[in-house]
Amino acid sequence: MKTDQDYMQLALELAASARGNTNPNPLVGAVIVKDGVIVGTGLHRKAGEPHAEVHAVNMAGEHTKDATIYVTLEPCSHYGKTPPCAKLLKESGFKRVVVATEDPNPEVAGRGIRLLRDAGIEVEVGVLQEEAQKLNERFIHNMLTERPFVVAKFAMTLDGKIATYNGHSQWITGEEARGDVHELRHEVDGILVGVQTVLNDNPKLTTRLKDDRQGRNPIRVVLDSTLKTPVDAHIADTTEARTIIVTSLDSDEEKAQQLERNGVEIIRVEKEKTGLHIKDMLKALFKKGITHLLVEGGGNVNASFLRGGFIDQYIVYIAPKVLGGKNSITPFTGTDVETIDVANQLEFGEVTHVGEDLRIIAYPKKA
Ligand code: AOF
Ligand code: ZN
Repeated sequence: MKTDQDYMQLALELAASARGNTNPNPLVGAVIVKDGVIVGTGLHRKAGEPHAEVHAVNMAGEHTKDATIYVTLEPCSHYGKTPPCAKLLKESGFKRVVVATEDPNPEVAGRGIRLLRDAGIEVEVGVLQEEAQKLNERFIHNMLTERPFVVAKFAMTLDGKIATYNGHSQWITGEEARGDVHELRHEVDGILVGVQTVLNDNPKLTTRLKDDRQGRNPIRVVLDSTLKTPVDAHIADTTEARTIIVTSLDSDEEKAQQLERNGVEIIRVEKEKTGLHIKDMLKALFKKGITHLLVEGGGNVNASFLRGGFIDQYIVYIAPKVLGGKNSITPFTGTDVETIDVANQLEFGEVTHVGEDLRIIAYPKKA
């Protein structure tokens, strides 16, 4: 006999298979079971397309009557790009609705569950809740903060160096870990570097996936308070992907116009003591459609995100190499402190072998 958890697990796997394609929407899966038989499955594939429940209900046809539906996120109650799923479930004659977690979208936030209960349907909430919240950590963060979910990514040696004293860093990790980064770029919708990286490496920051799969190019974002980005830099060519340069209120207007003629978008934010105002920038990037931001900065950019508490997730690749040297470059600059107890406290999530390297995912420790 399969349990509620088994069916919800399947719904979560369906949902996860669209990873990278649904932004700004969440990943959602649905499974319909009637008399112990799976009669319908569905997932949300892309923003603007039908919700998971709609696909599952269509597949189940007349079998929805007195059936149970497992959904990884509370069915919606609002008229968005699509009509409310809670209403569809009510009209389809379900006897029971099992929900993994509530939808944090203020337009829904419990109303979908209420609508179903008011219709006399048995609703159970919280089956595999933790897994469902993990799956949609980006979406939940967006809804609660109206800012992108910020991922700080870097690759370092076992002794914590991201480059030699003179900046040489190609390559710290092996080929597989470098391929993994492109999968990550496919999942996010923004990728941020400091202008120093543009000047040193002239990167394209586009996505190249294995097996000729079509990679999605994130919007490229450059932190450049004095507009030093060369007009002929790869990143200033917007034919393949969008580019946003974030600069200060008073940087050169003429240079800004030259870049804009290439299709580069310019955002101006205030300066703080140590650089551009990160929170204002994140709000502005969210308005431009960036929900998931990968920060591939060097030590200074990383430090400015860390200082304000704006890193939501760390993805760190560790190579089995020891570089040594006290002038080798580390992932975070910033102010030296006296004692360990003032360190930023993190929690480890997943630890995975990627080729010869390790990938560690960590989160700021919740208070
Ligand atoms: C669901 N099932 O599969 C999804 C839901 O713009 P719309 O109409 O697609 O609505 C997007 C919102 O609907 C999204 O922010 C979230 O609250 C909910 N997404 N809900 O029941 C789904 N994708
Ligand atoms: Zn819906």
